[in-house]
Amino acid sequence: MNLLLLNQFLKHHDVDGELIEVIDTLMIACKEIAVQLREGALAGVLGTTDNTNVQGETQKKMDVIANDILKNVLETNPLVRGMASEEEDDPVAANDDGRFLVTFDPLDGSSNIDINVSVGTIFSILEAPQNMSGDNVEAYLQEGRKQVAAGYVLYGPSATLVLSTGAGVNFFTLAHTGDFILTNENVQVPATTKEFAINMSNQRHWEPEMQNYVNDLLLGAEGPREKNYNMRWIASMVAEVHRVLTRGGIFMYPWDKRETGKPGKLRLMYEGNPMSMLIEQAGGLSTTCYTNIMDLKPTEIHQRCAVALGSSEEVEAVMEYHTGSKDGAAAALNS
Ligand code: AHM
Ligand code: MG
Repeated sequence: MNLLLLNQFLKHHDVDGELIEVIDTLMIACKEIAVQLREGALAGVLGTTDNTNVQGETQKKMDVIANDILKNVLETNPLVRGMASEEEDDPVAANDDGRFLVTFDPLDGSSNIDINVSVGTIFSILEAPQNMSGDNVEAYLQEGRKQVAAGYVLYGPSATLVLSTGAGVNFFTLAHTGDFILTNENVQVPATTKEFAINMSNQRHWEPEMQNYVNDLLLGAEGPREKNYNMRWIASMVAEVHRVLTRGGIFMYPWDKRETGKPGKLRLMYEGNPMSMLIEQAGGLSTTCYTNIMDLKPTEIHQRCAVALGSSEEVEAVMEYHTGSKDGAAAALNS
């Protein structure tokens, strides 16, 4: 087998050398996170802290550890102007002359950490605008279309980097040597699917359009969609998106009326946008049900958005159920 290392692959595909350096730096941090996770209870990294983050969520020990590792490692790269994290109230400045901004969710799905289910680090890389320091929120408020790279490292039975630099999506598996090795090239999301993922316990809170769509999926072959669907819910977006990239499907976290003023649960800058870039680069679609996520103009660093992403024909179907409902709170917040 011809083993192609991440760095060799990126150089071979003429990816900007400075961007490669930032990706390499990110991977140093992710490898360290993978080591800590593997040790789990032995390293004393499981369990919860007494703190909450800016979103009001209780931080797991590993949320804080992963965040610190990423911050400390990224700061050492002179190309990094600043970073914004789910676990930081405000963006953090790094190097004044740095060319890039990095946003990340240090440990997505961390509510699963104590039960040993897959979690992951999600990241997005943007060009830093001129004359804006790395702690200036305005610098980060760029549409998802402007991302120069996006990806995640899934810490599952194996640690896998899923990366796009704007020319397709590739998987790299972390070998025992410490190298990320190309294992899946030019990944494509199948256009059709019979598999959906949504937290069904929120059903009564969704808007009627989403309820109608999911009800029709549940009617199976006898219903208007004329197929029997299967359902999955891991409660770890990285694991769900990995399944969608690997075998198709639709993953949704829609607006719901538990918090009417919020567009959704998931965060735009370090969840919605990077995952949308990966899905689109693999031939899928990603939407709020009203608007393509990467066309949203961000207004806040911890902004939320509704998410429906995956196999293109299924995502088009869910959007059709929402056409004509543009007056509701969900539409107003997600357009
Ligand atoms: P997190 O970033 O705090 O881990 O929250 C995001 C996670 C996603 O990974 C997952 O899709 C969702 O929250 C699960 O939500 P729920 O607990 O409502 O099922
Ligand atoms: Mg998350």
